[in-house]
Amino acid sequence: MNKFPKDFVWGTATSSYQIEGASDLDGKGPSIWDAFCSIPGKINNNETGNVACDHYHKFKEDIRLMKDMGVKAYRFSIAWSRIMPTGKETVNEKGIQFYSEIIDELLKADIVPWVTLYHWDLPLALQMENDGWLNKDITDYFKEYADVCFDQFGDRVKNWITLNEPWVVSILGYGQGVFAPGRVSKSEPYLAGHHLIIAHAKSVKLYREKYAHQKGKIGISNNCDWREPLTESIEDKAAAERAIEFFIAWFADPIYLGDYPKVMKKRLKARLPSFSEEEKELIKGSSDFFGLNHYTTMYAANSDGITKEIAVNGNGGISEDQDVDLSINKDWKVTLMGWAVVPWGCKKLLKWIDKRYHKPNIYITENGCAYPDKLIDGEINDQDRLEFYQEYLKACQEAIAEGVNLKGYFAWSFMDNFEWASGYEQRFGLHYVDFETLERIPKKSANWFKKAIKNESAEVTL
Ligand code: PNW
Repeated sequence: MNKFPKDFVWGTATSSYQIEGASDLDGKGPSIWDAFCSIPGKINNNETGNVACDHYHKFKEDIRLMKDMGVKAYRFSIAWSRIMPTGKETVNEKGIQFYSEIIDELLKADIVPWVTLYHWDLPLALQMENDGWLNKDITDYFKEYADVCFDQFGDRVKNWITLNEPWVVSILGYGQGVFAPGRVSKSEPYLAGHHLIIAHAKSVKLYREKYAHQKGKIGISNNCDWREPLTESIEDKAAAERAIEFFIAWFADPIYLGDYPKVMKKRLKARLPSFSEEEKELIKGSSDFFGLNHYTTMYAANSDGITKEIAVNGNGGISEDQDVDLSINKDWKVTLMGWAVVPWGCKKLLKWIDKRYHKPNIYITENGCAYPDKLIDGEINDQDRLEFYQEYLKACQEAIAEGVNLKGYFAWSFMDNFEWASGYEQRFGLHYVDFETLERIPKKSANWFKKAIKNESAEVTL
């Protein structure tokens, strides 16, 4: 049996707005997602995260379920506006207490906390008063918020992720407007992205200087799909490479190589802000590990200049900036999100990252799939999800065998939750959540995952 390394980190992941609920309890301030969900038509069925999985009141039960699965680590995020209701200055003690209890409960269960500081739920006041990620001031506000978290939780938290998916924040939040704050623009995504990178780097510098004694690690989680050239032509190969650079190198190049990719500078000209020499210094090397969220693969072809309606759920970025046409193979299985299941794309992406960034330690901080799970006789037979995890984990194992420094894998998600603009219809969980009774039930895939962890291998069957 092909085994994962002994110290491989097996985990599950969630994020604050998607699971906590308690959106205005105990002093929490509103976030841009609270506001966005209140606009009719933005979210499927006009659903909101007001209650979500009510993890705020059920976290002990959830941690028991995690322990039962045998996970070694749990990735969750802190809601900035629970800690600082307006995003700055005033600290909400009840918010500190909530996360402190979660951390203690995890440690009692022998589960290592991996904490994301920002998973999209920006305090609304920072959006209203400061224009959110468009204003450079946010890089200092974020650093001050991070300072509070390191100070309050850093004695027990040794694995930090500054930002979740700056690409999604920029493209879906400031480009296509399908996520909060709902801005639609061709240039704002690149400005927002610029400030996200600087905010990340400033908080990493602070952590390394002020909290070195805590001896933790800090990084960032970027998302990227794989882009496979549609044909063997030089043009399509270049298009696929370009698409990946516009996706992940946008954020990873500054951090690992010191500046934006050449192809982006050349094509975007003034729309892509530039870093000062001092900022380049600050940013380069600002990650102790490579956090990767990966979901799917598409074919990429050189565009003939006529922009086509092809991007699935927006995962193409601004296609006319790239001149790339995306498509999928009709034979590929697709999930309920419409995302194709292509395990070999995951392996190719891992190898691409390994090569471009000189063998970093990589953690897959999210990978998973949504299916329309149904409760039948008290059970959820999610065979499709089970196979998804099995195949993707096998691809990971192959990448490790071929020398990639993949150190861990977090399944998205621990339980069904509020899937942003798609609401509750898209079920990504290893645990089923009945959103009426809030009961949690392990799915078949959770039982499989438990066995895989125990055997340290994806080659297990139920
Ligand atoms: C990620 N895209 O979001 C997030 O980190 C999670 O909060 C989310 O639940 C999960 O993936 C599933 O969607 C993404 O359009 C949203 O490429 C959209 C895209 C990618 C990731």
